[in-house]
Amino acid sequence: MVGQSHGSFTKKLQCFPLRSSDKTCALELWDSMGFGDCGGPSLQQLLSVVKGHAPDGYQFRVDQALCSDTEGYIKRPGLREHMHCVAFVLDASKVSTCSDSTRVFLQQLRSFITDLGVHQVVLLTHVDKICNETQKDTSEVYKSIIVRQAMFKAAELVGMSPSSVVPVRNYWCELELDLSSDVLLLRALELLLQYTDLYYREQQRAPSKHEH
Ligand SMILES: Nc1nc2c(ncn2[C@@H]2O[C@H](COP(=O)(O)OP(=O)(O)OP(=O)(O)O)[C@@H](O)[C@H]2O)c(=O)[nH]1
Ligand SMILES: [Mg+2]
Repeated sequence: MVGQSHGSFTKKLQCFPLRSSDKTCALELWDSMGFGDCGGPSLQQLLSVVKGHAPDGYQFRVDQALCSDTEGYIKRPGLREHMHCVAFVLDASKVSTCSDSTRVFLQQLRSFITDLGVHQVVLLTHVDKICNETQKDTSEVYKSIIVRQAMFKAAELVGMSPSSVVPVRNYWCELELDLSSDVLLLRALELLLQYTDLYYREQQRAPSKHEH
């Protein structure tokens, strides 16, 4: 479900297993509550989610830590429950007006997630809103100077290299599938999978305890 609200519209942690017709594949996307100037989850809650302690459907509550008292709390998450890659989803039309407090929060979060050995990417959404050419034709996205500037700004905001930022255009008011938008979305998935593979390879070499 998508929506517009003061603060985050999404309040729950939700798992989206990918399927083709009736078959599921190994890939699962987990969506979390967003954060910014209008409140949102704490660093502690988000890190517990990354470590795999939160169950599917976990309801984020401000000022309530995610701890062993939380319903469905996963005490000893294994490699399967741990998040294998993290995507920061940033709105391209808002990256240049991001507040200092959100920037600090993002960079702290990134630093803690890095300490857990989990790689990250940035998905830069709403690129159609900042560039008319891209709005008319999504395949223009990598030729757009405005999108390029937003990608660099997003990278700087999170403290990552621009090569880890992928522009995406989500379906919003469109009724037909668009090949160029799908290419961007698949490119984003591909990058997530590459880092997921890397995480597994690194875990095989130097396994960390998945008990935190
Ligand atoms: N034009 C355009 N609209 C988008 C794009 N991505 C999302 N939207 C719209 O933006 C609004 C918010 O989208 P959500 O998916 O709810 O955003 P979110 O990041 O999950 O936000 P929260 O749940 O509130 O934290 C919805 O109306 C979407 O249809 C995009 O790439 N382009
Ligand atoms: Mg949401």
